[in-house]
Amino acid sequence: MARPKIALIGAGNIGGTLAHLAAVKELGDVILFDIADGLPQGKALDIAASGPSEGFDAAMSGTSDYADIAGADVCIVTAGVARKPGMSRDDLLGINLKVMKSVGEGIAAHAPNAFVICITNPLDAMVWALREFSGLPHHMVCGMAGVLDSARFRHFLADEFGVSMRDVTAFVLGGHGDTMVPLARYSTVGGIPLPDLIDMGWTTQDKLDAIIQRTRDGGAEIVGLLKTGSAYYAPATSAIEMAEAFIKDQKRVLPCAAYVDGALGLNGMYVGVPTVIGAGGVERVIDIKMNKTEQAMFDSSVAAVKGLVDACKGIDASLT
Ligand code: A3D
Repeated sequence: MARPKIALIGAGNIGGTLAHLAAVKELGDVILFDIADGLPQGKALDIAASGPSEGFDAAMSGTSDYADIAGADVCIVTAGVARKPGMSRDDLLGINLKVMKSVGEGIAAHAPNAFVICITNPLDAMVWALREFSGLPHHMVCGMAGVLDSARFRHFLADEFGVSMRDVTAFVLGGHGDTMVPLARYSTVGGIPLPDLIDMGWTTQDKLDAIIQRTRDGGAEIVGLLKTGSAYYAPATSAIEMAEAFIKDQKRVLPCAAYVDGALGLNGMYVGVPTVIGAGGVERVIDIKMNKTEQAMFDSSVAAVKGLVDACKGIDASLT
């Protein structure tokens, strides 16, 4: 059986990290695409040369021609610009919308059967635009944000409790932005929900609130430290987790920016929700029940995403 083909659209910080991880995990053959002259070819050659030491079998190549992504099983999109200090994700909207148009058309022409994972910010609006420009089925186009936001939450919680990150589960829903919704009730340590851990004296509400705020600001904290760009190791790892779930038909339960039509009281929009990812792409959106406070936070996050999508429609008349 031929190896799966993984096309990485954008060969910058996240694109290069994705390529390295995909190779080390032997998920398939990798093609890096970028408009920057020589960048995808240079990174491909560098990563290929790590193969003998690492011992992986995966072909690695770089291109600036969409024809070379032909037949890709998975496309992970990071093309566009990243945040610099002082910028919000939303500041990237206009420039990255144009990029989504060219990427969507390239994927539609050459890899129409691919499972597409968008990472470009502002995430929820860009995944919506990418789906519109590509015309691919909604369940085959999704966005990576929830896995990363949940991973940050899990990391901070594990630190607070002094336990292994493996035993901490967490759910972060809603749009990928300041309005993201970390759900304490659905987040656990060894199956024990966070509110119970407060009752048990493991932590306090104040400390939990501070962790939730740090999770919301997790991306900005890293932008402030790096000064030249945004996070890339954990974003790449998170998207690889989603790609692996598709390639290996793992039926993983992962939060991602998925098209929701009917569940959670939404009709026809992309936003961060719990999903099941397997060989069919986003196979199911999990219709969780929220209490009043959670619902109010989710509603304001949904409203923020809708505002960004409307802004996209205002910029590009072909989007309706
Ligand atoms: P960066 O290292 O700048 O890489 C972006 C690459 O896109 C560059 O190599 C560009 O040459 C390339 N590019 C620009 N325009 C095009 C085009 N039209 N076609 C193909 N390639 C193009 O950025 P990065 O890898 O650090 O981040 C990529 C994106 O991910 C940014 O928009 C970030 O804001 C976003 N991001 C999202 C998250 C989420 O959790 C959703 C996290 C971190 C970064």
